[in-house]
Amino acid sequence: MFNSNIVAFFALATLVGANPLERREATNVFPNPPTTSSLSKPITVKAGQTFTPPTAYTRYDRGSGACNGQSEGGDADAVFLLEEGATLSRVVIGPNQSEGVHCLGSCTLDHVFFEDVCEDAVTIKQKSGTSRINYGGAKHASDKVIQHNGGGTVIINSFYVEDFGKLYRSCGNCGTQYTRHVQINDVWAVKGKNLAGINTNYGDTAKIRTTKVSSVSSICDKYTGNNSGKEPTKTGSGPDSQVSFFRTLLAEPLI
Ligand SMILES: *[C@@H]1O[C@H](CO)[C@@H](O)[C@H](O)[C@H]1NC(C)=O
Ligand SMILES: CC(=O)N[C@H]1CO[C@H](CO)[C@@H](O)[C@@H]1O
Repeated sequence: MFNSNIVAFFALATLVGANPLERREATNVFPNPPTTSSLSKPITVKAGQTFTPPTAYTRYDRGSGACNGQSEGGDADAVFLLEEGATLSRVVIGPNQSEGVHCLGSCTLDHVFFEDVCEDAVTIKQKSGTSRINYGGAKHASDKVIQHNGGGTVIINSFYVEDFGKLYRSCGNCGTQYTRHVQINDVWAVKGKNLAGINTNYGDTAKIRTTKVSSVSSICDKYTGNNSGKEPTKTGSGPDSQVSFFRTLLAEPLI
């Protein structure tokens, strides 16, 4: 017969193991990279693996001249490619690159700092599932920081963003469209246009809470997206049934 205390203990241990994330305030103090590694091709982090550099907060880039403004690149131009279930931890992405991190499946970024975003910082290509971007930061994104092209959910926790166009955008005109969800928790945003952009016609949702903003024009913009490559139409801003803003205490556990 089971002892109920033991069952409760194991249930708790399982929960803690599944979600070791602590809510905390975002920090605007970026690490000072001890060294720079200029890659001739992206590093692929295999399914389910974690990549942490030999020296924490090594700066990775693709060499001088690698940022060509807003010209759209592909996976080959990324610094890191994360396969399904891969984690990238404690790295700095330098200015000399164009495509940052591409997640080919659900991924986790922990303490990843983008010093000067070029095309975009993170591109999410998962078909479904949840990707998490925890604790890091990004500066100087003339357009998007997190581009969600695949499906599923993106959760952004305790992230600092400064001088940016959009922190998150659900792709407005990708050839294959999905219903996408975003949660933005405990983010600190300074000087930007928009925290989130979603396509309401595809059923997207955005939940934004405990976010500290200064000089940010809009929290969440709504669009009518399409799958034909046309420029999507902006239809308004939240909150409403698809866009919710909450103010909660940091002590409240994350889901
Ligand atoms: C980036 O490349 C430029 C040359 O294009 C170089 O001057 C600069 O030092 C590089 N930055 C870093 C952080 O390596
Ligand atoms: C499917 C869909 O909603 N398509 C839209 C794509 O964008 C164009 C231009 O903004 C709209 O007119 C379409 O309705």
